[in-house]
Amino acid sequence: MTRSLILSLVLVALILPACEQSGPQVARLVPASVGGHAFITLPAKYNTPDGMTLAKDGNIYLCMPNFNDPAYPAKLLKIDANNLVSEVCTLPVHPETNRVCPLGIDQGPDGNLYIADCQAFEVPNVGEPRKGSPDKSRVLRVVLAEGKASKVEVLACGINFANGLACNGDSVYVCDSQVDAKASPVVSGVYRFKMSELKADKPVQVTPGGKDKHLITTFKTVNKDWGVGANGLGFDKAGNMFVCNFGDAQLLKYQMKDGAPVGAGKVFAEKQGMQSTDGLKVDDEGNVYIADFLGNAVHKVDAKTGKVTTLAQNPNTNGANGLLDKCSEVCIRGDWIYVANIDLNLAGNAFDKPYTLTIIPKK
Ligand SMILES: [Ca+2]
Ligand SMILES: [Ca+2]
Repeated sequence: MTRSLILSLVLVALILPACEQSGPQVARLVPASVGGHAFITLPAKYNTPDGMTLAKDGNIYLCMPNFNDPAYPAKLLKIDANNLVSEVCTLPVHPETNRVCPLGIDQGPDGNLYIADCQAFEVPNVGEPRKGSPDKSRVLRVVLAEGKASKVEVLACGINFANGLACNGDSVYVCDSQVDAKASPVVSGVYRFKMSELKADKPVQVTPGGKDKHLITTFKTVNKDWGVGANGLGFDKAGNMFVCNFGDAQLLKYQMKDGAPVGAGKVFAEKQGMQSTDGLKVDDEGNVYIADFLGNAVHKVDAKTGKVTTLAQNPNTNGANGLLDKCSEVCIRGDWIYVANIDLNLAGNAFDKPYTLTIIPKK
């Protein structure tokens, strides 16, 4: 090999990473260092990461509601197998509120992505004053063709506080964290929509206040300080449904039959170090991984015993060095758990740079 060829190979090796960064990708992995975790930093235009799902194409799809700096429009992003982040599409705003707040996301059996648009979300003391809009939350479908979004459809509307979302069998399930905004204690629940009834040309109009036929279960949250109920949502391989009761730091488990719960949910895990239960994911063995927004932690709930193990936790931070920064969602890919740091100006936390996803080993 000639010296010039070796030199050019070295140059190519040096130039390649720069080319990747100047392309459509916007962020990449920073390895873990002492006292921290591996992480991905995001630019200011992607300042509020939340819902995630691992799709069949190996990408993690990430909802970016941009609550913290709504000068930037809400987006759907993806994190590829090399941990490069790129944009999939801008999401359509609600015609009456002029905003879209994507939280929960999952891939349906049709390969498309289903997203909960939470119009009730209110973030006090951040940026411009804004109030949530009751009973205007929606279910969206991002139609994917060869990894690209060909269109975004509105499939259902009239939900109060749409949050966690999961596809299972022939249906899409959506948590409503406050079925009735005025009820005390808070009542929340889960809606079930069959894929066959979700049509872009005739969206399902949900009857608000807890009376809709799609509402398959409800429960109460007694925590008056954090009156947010049904949140993270998922299914194990056996078909059991798991729902987080955020304010009461509970994980509820539902036995299912024909796509609907058999009776009320049972408390499968409660507190044991959990201060709240936000987004969840279930692994192939049935263990449940939970983001704890209030506790700024990630927990694992054992599939057999319901015992809670805390995998990562730290006090409020700015998120530097991969530390958790008010996390709200988890996503499992291989041996790793991706954690979205929503970094809301709540519970003693300040919204701050950097904007990050933390990556911790799955155990
Ligand atoms: Ca931060
Ligand atoms: Ca912070």
